[in-house]
Amino acid sequence: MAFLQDPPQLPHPYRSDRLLLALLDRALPADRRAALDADLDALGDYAQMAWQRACTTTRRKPVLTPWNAWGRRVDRIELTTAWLEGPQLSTRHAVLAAGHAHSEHARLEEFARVYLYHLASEFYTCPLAMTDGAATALKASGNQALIERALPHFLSRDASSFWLSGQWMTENTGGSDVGHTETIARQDAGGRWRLHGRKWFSSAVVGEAALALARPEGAGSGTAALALFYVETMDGDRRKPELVIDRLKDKLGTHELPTAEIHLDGLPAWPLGELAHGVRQVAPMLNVTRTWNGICAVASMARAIGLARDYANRRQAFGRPLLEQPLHAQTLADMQAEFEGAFALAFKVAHLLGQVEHNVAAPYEAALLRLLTPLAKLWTGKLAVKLCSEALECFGGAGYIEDTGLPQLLRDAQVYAIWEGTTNVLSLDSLRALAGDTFAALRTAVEDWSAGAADASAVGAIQSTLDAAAAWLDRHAASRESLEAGARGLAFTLARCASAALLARQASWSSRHGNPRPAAALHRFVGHGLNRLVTPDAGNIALLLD
Ligand code: MFK
Repeated sequence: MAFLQDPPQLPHPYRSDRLLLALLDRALPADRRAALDADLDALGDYAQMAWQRACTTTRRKPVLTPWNAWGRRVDRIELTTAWLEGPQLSTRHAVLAAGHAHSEHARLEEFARVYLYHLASEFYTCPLAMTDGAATALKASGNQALIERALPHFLSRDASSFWLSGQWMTENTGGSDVGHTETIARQDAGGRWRLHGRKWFSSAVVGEAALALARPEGAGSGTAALALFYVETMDGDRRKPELVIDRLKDKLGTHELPTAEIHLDGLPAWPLGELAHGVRQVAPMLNVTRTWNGICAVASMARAIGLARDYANRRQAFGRPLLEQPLHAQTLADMQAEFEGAFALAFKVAHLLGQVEHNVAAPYEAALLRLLTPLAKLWTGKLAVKLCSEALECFGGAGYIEDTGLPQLLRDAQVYAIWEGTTNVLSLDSLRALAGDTFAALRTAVEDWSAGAADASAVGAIQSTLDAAAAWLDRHAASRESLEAGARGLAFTLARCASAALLARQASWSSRHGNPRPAAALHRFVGHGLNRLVTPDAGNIALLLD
């Protein structure tokens, strides 16, 4: 019999995830920790089952049927199995409801669920993120009528009453430059607002509601003149005729997710608040969906590294398992250290979100959250692509073969750097967030997290890198062009400093509990360098781009 290679096995995504277990043990009171266990265990079981199912099933994409045989417009979308299971799974385990419970830990508990469910859900988490963001934006709007109408559905624990909500922002004129939105909001003869226009990326088109940006008829141009509207998409079992699905996108990855181009031909709509400053009103939603993006990105890293490490035990080369090959072990350890930094930052944002929402955070922490949200999103998005790519390489040729399930990890990971704002847009957002005392807030937090850390050289590196970042900001403060050109380098540097300090905090706690691994991750992570600052050079750029 010819040699047959054992395929990689997915370790239990919850019970074998020592990072998640240690984080929850440290951060949650014992009673809440215990209460969470059953849901996380069940979601871990589901994730393991879903991986096995995906390895033994031919992958399918959703299918749009615009017309039925009798000429009626139906826009029917057939979904994959995991998507059909989505409403049951997410409501049974209260994925969204948990995040809106009355506790400072609610968001951490929500995002622990998201982390485990994400890949098994086949990116059903994308519309879940939008629904979570819509719930958050509605709450922030204070519009009681809409809150009472929509929130019981968005946060339902019962699949039969659960609604998904979309976020309809992106148009042909701009995914980033939303100020060019062309969709018009017009009042009909009865005074009801109706939306007319085209939305270019709708990933919750199977949902029952959406928040949409539109320009009230007669309002001026630009971002400030946009208003934010709530819409519903269904009339009983039928999609409203004023909402037409033009086609599903043919994307690089996230194939199971039916992302659509749509037309709005007078869809009824309710303004959330004033008929202007819609981007300001949708910002709470953006910050929530960007938090989802960060957690989903680290979930992809965990999956890629978990499979690569398992395989390194099974695969022999040159007379011993890959794990015993010094260079392969070095590569895996480097990946693990970067992942641990990203995990720490993404979950810090999740926890802090709940603490700020429940007014238990220190005064400086609201500014800190505002800064860490884009930093975590942009850095984890990029790192997910890098680590998934590296993980594929750990399998050699098998990593390039579709029905191993591995290439999908890389294709899907590419979306994190694009979805909810590209790396550069998020870098510019972090400049926006740095206005005021935010840098001081970051310094305070970093000092707090790294206080008492045993690794003095790591703490020294964090502090000196923050000093360098502060000096960089001072040096370029007078030139907006320079600030923008260097914004990505600054953002990566701040993200790495925050991550290292969070690793230091976890290392201190874990060492006291006899676990030396986080200290090893900190040491290696800092060894990769924290400083990613660049010197903007307009002349050099001009020559290169001429
Ligand atoms: C997973 C499956 C994915 C499937 C495939 C998907 C592929 C990708 C599809 C997409 O299209 S995703 C892209 C979604 N789009 C975005 O994420 C928007 C990206 N652009 C931005 O983030 C811009 O920064 C933004 C449109 C939000 C604002 O830019 P502008 O037009 O220059 O507005 P401006 O004047 O800077 O900000 C307007 C207000 O919002 C200001 O407040 P004030 O009115 O009080 O002055 C800002 O401070 C506030 N603001 C902006 N961003 C904020 C914020 N406030 C809080 N947090 C933020 N993040």
